[in-house]
Amino acid sequence: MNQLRFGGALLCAAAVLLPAAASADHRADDHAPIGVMGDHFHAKGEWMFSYRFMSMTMQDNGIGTSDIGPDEIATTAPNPFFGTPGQPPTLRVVPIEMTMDMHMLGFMYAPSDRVTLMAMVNYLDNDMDHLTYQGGMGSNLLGGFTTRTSGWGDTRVSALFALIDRPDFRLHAIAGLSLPTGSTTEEATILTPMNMRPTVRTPYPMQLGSGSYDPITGLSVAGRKARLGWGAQWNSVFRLADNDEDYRLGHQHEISGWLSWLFSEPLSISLRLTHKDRGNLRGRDPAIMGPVQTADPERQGFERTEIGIGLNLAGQDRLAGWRLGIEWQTPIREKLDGPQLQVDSSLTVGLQKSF
Ligand SMILES: [Cu+2]
Repeated sequence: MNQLRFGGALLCAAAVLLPAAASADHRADDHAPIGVMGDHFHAKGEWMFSYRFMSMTMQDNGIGTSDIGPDEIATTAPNPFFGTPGQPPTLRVVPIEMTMDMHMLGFMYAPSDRVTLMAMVNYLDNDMDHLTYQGGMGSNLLGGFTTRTSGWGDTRVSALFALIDRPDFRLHAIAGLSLPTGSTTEEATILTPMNMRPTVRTPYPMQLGSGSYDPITGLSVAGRKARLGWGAQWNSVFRLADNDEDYRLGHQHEISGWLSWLFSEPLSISLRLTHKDRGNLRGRDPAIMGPVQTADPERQGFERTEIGIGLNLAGQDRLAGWRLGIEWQTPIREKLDGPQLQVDSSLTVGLQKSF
C-alpha cells in the first residue's frame, strides 16, 4: 500500500517535472508575463475569461531624469496659468504620492484559428496626496489634501490576427479601438494656497478616460526552445480626435521584450524589459486650471523603462485551463516632462480560465 502511494507520488512528481513536450496549452510559458495584454491567440471555438488586478504606486517628483523636491517646485517651477487673474507665478500645489488600482476584466473568443477577439473593461481607483503652499510665494506649507476618483475606465475591443502559428514560434497582429467609457469630468475637493476648499474638476491624471475613440495597433511575437521562452510586443494607442472637453491625450507607445524559464509544465518565471513613451496633451480642458503640475497639458508626457519579474502558473489535470500570473515592475529610467510624480513600482496579479 505504502509502495503504491509512493509510486503514485513519484508519477505525479514526474508529470510535474517532465520537460516540455506534452500538451502545448498547459505550459506555464505559453502566456507572456501577466502584465502583457493580448499576448496570445486561441484555437477556433475557444473562450477565455480573465481578471487582473494592477496596483501602481508613484511618489516623489522628477523633472527630466533628475529628482526635484516639493519646496523647489513651489518656488521655481513656472505656473502655465500665470497671467490669469489670481494665478501665482509658480506651482503652489505639489502632488507627493499617488496610487492607481485597476481591476481589469477580460474576455477572449476565437471565431477561427486565424482571429481571436478580445474585450477588456477596467475599473479604476485613483488616490493622490498633495501639499499646498501658502499664498503666492515662499516655502511656507499651508497643509495637505487627498483627492480620490474611481469608476469605470475606457473599454478596449480588439482583434488578434494570427500570422504565424507554430509550436515554437507565434506571431500575431493586433488592431482595435479604445472606447470612451471612462469619465473625463471627475471632481474633487482641494485646498488652495488661499486656504479655500472648493470642489473642482480634477487634473488630467485623475480622470478615468480619454474621452475619445482611440485606435490601437500592435504586433506580438513569442517563441521557445526547450525550457527557454522569449517574446516581444509592440502596441500603440493613437489619440486622433479631441474629446468633448477640447483636448486629446498624448499618443501612447509601448514596446516590451521578455525571457522566461520553464521549471516544470505548470511553473515558469519571467524577466521583462518595457519601454513606454507617452506624449503631452493637445489642447486643454478650460475647466482644469490651477498652480499644480497635473493641470498643465505640457507636463503629462514621459519616457519610462521598466524591468519586471514574473511568475506564471498553469493548472494541470482537474485545473486544466486555469492560469495564475504575478508580475512586479519597477522603473530603471524615467524621463519626465515634469515636474511629475515618479513611479515607484507596480504589481499585477491575474487569473485566467479558458474553455
Ligand atoms: Cu486568452
